[in-house]
Amino acid sequence: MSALRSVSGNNSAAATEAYDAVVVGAGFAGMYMLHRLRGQGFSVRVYEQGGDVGGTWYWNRYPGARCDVESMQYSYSFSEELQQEWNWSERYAPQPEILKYAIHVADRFDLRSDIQLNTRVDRAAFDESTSLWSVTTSDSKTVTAKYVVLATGCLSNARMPEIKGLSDFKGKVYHTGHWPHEPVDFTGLRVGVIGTGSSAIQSVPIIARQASRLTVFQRTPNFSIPARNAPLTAEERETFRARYPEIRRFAREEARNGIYTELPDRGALDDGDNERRAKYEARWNRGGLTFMSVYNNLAIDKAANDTAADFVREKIAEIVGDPETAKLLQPNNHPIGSKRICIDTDYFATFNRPNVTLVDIRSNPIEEITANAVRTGAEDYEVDALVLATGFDAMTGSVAKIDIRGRDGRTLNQKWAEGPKTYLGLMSAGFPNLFIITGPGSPSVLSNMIVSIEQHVDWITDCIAWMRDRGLDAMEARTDAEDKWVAHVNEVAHTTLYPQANSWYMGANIPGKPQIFMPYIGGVGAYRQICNEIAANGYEGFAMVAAPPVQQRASS
Ligand code: NA7
Repeated sequence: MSALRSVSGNNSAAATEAYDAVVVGAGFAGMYMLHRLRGQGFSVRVYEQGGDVGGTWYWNRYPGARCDVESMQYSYSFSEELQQEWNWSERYAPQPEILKYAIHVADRFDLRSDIQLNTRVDRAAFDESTSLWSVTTSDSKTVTAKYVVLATGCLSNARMPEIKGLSDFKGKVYHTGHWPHEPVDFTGLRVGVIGTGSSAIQSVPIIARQASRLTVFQRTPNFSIPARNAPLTAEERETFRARYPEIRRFAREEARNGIYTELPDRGALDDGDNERRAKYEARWNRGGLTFMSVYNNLAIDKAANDTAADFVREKIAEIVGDPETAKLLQPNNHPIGSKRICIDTDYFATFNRPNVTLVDIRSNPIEEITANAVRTGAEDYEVDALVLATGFDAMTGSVAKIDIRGRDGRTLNQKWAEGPKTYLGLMSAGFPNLFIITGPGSPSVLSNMIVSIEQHVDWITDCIAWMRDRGLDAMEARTDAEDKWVAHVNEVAHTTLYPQANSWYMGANIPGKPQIFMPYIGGVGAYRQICNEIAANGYEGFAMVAAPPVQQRASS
């Protein structure tokens, strides 16, 4: 399938491997991109840094890792056979099963022959004279490609915290986003977990059952809703599958976040106290992310949001026995949902265990890590192993690691020094034929990622085929269109409560990172419509360059 082609018919270039497209990353985005481009007859090479496909599900192997979107929906929709034949075991399948699914997709669609594993893309440089990208990989090879697609993932650059003395710690240190492949057993150990985001909230209950003592170091508490995870029955799977056409359509076109659920028709303050409480209670008992879609104004109206936040704070107080610990676990510094809400199994109840301690490092920051302890201003907490659940350099981190050079040798990092600038989250002006899947400026992390991935991959494939049909050589976002889009993304974000949180959506978790709201909050349905209209209007806002005649090219 991946027949190599000589560059522009120039024989002297035959020594360089040349592809129509290089795809960076073989997670869910990269695999589907390969499948679609192949289907159009393009030659493709995919480079993947990990030892297998799966992207974030290859790396995030920490105890309790699951997706917060239910598996029947966090799965590809492009193949009817695939969605009918794969049997998800639980409402939220565990990470090993999601990885198994990714591996199954790679094998079932025969993708592996075009994927090179254990290979990092270090550099991609655009040659204006040939309109080709030169892509250099960690095995010191350079190939050329007309198109480069960054399928690098939004949460794949694990972030090590800058804490004094961390390298002096004598025990084992683990990062949730970069977990070892061999089993980790904490039995009998004193474990410290730093961070209380989604990864910690999933792993803490499991680590607590193994460790002799678990100390959780919390800077900011987070809102979490019970997952109510359970095995899926054959009947539940069948019912879901039978309804897939409607469920998938709804997720793409109507749901703001790409998840099928009832659409709310009223605001939180339109109901009286008792009615509202009953609705929150029902969603709490149902479990999962749809807690936030009980009303239609929780993301935009602070008073409405407070009612949901108060409900969850009350639940925390009910669950956690020690009032002081409960108080520490109640989030108070951001509206509920303005950071991605967490989904847990017994997180708050874990703090009732006699072997678990919560340490508030907001009032008593970690000063340093010694050979055997985490030292705060108040105390030394002795630990044998440390789990860093400290998150990611989200959305731009993996892109920034690659030395990407567009027109005039300008790097993408230079261009994005004050924050990422894209048109539709798909392309950045000055970087022709370089596409980003679920890039900043698209709904991405505010959605069911697979819905957004499939939309982007389909759009990019159609676009590349459209260019080929018209003999076009290069396509590039126009600066005016990009500026307008960036302004729109910001404007929409600021009509909501999201910017009120110091979240990784804003880059706020990385010291020195420019604080700009990165994902597009307008909803996946509206966004899809915008993308489709732009394509239907001949890719409005993009500049196209016609291919020069072959002879002229060969001699230039
Ligand atoms: P998150 O959500 O970014 O959480 C990271 C946590 O680590 C958070 O509680 C941080 O506190 C804490 N943190 C980060 N750096 C430090 C330092 N230096 N000291 C103490 N505490 C620190 O990452 P996750 O992996 O949990 O989840 C990421 C996404 O993956 C999640 O949203 C889901 O969509 C899936 P802070 O809040 O900054 O005070």
